[in-house]
Amino acid sequence: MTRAELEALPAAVLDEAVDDLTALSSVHDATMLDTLRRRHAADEIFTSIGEVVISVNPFKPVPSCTPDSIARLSQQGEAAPPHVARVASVAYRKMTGDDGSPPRAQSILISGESGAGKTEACKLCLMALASVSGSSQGATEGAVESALLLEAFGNAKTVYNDNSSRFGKWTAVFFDASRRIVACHAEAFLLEKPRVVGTGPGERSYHIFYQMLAGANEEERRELSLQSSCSAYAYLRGGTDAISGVDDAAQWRETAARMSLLGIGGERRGELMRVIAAVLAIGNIGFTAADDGTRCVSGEGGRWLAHAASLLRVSPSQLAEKLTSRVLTAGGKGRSSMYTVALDAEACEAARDALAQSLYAAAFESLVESLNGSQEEAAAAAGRVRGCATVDNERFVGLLDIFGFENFALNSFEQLCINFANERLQAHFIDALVKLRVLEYEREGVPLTAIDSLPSSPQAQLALLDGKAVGLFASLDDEGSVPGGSEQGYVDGLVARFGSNGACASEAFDPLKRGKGSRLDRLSFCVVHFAEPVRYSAEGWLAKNVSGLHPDLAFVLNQSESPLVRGMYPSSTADATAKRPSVGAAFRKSLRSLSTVMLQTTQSFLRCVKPNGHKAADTFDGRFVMRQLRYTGVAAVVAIQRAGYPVSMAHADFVGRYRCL
Ligand code: AOV
Ligand code: MG
Repeated sequence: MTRAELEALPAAVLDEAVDDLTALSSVHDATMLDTLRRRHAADEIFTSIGEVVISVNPFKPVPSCTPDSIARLSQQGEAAPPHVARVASVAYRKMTGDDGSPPRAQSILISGESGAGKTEACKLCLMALASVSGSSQGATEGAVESALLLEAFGNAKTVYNDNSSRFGKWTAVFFDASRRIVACHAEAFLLEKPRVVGTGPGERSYHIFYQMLAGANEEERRELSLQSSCSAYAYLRGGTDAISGVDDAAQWRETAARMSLLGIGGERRGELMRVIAAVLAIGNIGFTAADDGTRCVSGEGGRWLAHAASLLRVSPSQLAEKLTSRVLTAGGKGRSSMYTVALDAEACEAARDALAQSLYAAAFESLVESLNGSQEEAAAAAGRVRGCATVDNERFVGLLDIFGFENFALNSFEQLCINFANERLQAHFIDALVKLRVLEYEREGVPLTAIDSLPSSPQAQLALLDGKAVGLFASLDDEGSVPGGSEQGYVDGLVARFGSNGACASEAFDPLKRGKGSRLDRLSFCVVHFAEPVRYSAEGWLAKNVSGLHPDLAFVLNQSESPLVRGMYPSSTADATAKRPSVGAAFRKSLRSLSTVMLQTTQSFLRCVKPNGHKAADTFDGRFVMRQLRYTGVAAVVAIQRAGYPVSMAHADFVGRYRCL
């Protein structure tokens, strides 16, 4: 709509005070935007579209998100104004059957691009679930504090978000027979590992590193061999040190208190923090050419290697040996012989960085396990019914908070995975709110003539990415398994296959956006995602797609005297060499099984929208918001919900409920 058309609209149309976009007397982009803009200015960040709630990030504390408001609103259930607490309490009532329908497991799918407010909304959902179920203080704290603790280790500052989740999370909140929270089980997906070994300008690595360096006391500093400043560590040097408004030292004390509260204290906490400190020390191990021309750990690097080995409780000489050489096996069955080859400088550095990434990711996984374990122990101690992680147990509400859609200047394998997860979630949204609705309307004879174009679920993208034999992920697996495979071969193959003249050209693949100049250009390709086209560079993807640490290094860690470190790596070389699925294959599989679980539940949707690109409060950029409403299909969902009826009930339920009237 042009400005002139907008000005021609009667003032009454724009002044309508509705909290549900489907109730607008006239739905245009302008009226929708205007409603959202005015609500945002009044700190009313939540607005309904029928059953879907959208939230516009306020980037400042607002009255409706205080614990008191959450408690009050979640008690109001369906009668509450549009709010994440309403979504949570309605889901709770559907799970218990209090709303008159058969009890059923629920899921709340939170979507939106990076920095839109998904993680904050997820915590509000947890608080609302605790409140509506009358759960104990302990259960409530456990749920929210676990989420906060995971943020310390799995979130980081990016250009889009100062507290960006670098992992996807599915939290199943289980309820006991008295319908109170009994345990939360978190499943974390694909922590972004490369961030551990360096970040771009203006970004940071994981919060915990900065918290530890700013907040550790003298004794902890000695024990962890910590330097006083971030700039002493190679892995932290590339980005920024501070986040405005965040006191890392105070956060460190909170993280420590949280760990104690959640039963990760004493030696367990000490072991975990030693691994975190070891990662930083590993980053400072440098290499130099030895007299015989091979590589060895440099003089200064030797001091760091000694720190790292002592923190990890492994042999320093073994660690040095395995960082600079590889044992190879030659010859056939029965006649094989083993020999050692020295690694060149680049390979030594790659081995070092792979070690650091693997350790950090394993520490994160073990933290998730500990949190799940401590919750389950608490539940068992309380003598309550359990049986987590299966859908047989109907008493759960699952919350999905993934990493939001991203499009940086340079996009790598991690962004491909993140954006793939967002495509899947978008498909759930469109399938549930558009496809099924349209089918239902057709079946019931409700005319849908008012809608010009329906958004489609991102099938072309999903086929391109997730295609069984020829998808982007499958092709990367193939390229990695053929002798002489290379990233250039991978990208050339994609262009031949999916480019407009390819045998199976894909509308989601745009070869025109591919550069022709430098080597980096030649390694790039473009995927037209549901949100926008993203240009990826395949540099380093073959290595990124291989899961697990090289068996030689895994073996050293398995010999550690620290039970935590030992437990993180397989016990025999045979296990370590066993073929593991690639990173991409494992991620696809976990997303598939997540989809299966979600489809067995009743899904509700919370759509988070970013009001501007500067993380600014009180700023509403209409164009920026409209772009999100369009590509997410929200605008179309408004139209569909208006064309039909806001509420739908089975005939029998309707009669049961309203016969008395
Ligand atoms: P995200 O989860 O959607 O991004 P967050 O939930 O981390 O985004 O929100 C980003 C920032 O916006 C927060 O750190 C807060 O400063 C602010 N914010 C979000 N929601 C609220 C709220 N309800 N009230 C006040 N401030 C809020 V990412 O994890 O990057 O996809 O990967
Ligand atoms: Mg997040």
